Amino acid sequence: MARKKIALIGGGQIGGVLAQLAALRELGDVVMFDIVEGLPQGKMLDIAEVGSVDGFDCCLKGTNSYEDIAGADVVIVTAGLPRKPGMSRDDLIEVNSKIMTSVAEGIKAHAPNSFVIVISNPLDAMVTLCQKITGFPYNRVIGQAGVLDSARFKTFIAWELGVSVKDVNAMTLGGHGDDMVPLVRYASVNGIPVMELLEKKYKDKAKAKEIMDAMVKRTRGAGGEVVALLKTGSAFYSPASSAICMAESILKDQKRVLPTCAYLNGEFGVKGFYVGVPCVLGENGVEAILEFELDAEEQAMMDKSVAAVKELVGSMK
Ligand code: A3D
Repeated sequence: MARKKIALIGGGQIGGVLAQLAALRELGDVVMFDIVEGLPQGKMLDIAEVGSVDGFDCCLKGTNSYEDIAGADVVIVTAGLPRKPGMSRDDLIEVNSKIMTSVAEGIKAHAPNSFVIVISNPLDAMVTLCQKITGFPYNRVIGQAGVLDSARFKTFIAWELGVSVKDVNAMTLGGHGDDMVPLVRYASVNGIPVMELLEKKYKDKAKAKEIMDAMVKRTRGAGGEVVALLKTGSAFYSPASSAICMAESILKDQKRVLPTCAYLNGEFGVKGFYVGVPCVLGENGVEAILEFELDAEEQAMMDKSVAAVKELVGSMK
């Protein structure tokens, strides 16, 4: 049986971590494409040389030629500029649209049967553009944002309650912007509602709400918090881990339920746009979208987030 193949388009900060994680988990052979000569070759050589130390055995190749991505099962796209302090994700739309156009053409020509996971920002717009240009079915073109946004939300909850992050369950929906929708009602510690635990901790409903509101706000601004600290770029470890989790679910047909930027055809009242929702990811990519009832407040937040996505996508030339 042929080994799986993962192609990484973009060999920058996130691309490097993606390659290392894919190798460590032996997800398959990995090829990294970048337009900068020597960069993907150097990074892949660097990672390949510790196979004996880390205990992995797979082929790692860096390239400046799209021909090398032929036969890729999964393509993960990080090509594009990251944010600098003071920038919103949406400020990247013009420059990254041009990059995404050439990238999507390369994928369409050389890996026509692949599943594509986009990470480049502004995420919701870049996934939309990638699907339009490749013409791939919607189940094969998705975006990574919700796994990371949800992981950040879980982290803040775990820190606040002093419990293991492994026992926290929480999810964000909507676009990958400041209007994303962290779902407070469904946040739990092994099924125990987080709000109930906060109310017990503070013995005060208003205080518990204040604490939760602050965690929601921090989740929405978490990407910017990292950008402000780094000053020269944006988060890269966490988006790489998140996308690898999605790729692994597809490659191993795990059917994980992961918040995914997926094309909606009426689900959650949205038609014709890519928005973050819980999806079953398996060997067919998006195998199902798990729809559930939102209450009035959640729906209003979702509507606001979707409106921002529509405006962003509409602004693409
Ligand atoms: P960076 O380290 O700059 O890497 C980007 C790479 O893209 C560079 O190596 C470039 O040479 C390469 N590149 C530029 N143009 C092309 C092209 N036409 N074809 C192929 N490669 C090209 O950035 P990064 O890795 O830190 O971030 C990559 C993208 O991910 C940015 O757009 C970020 O905003 C975005 N990002 C998304 C998230 C999400 O959770 C959605 C989180 C963090 C960053």
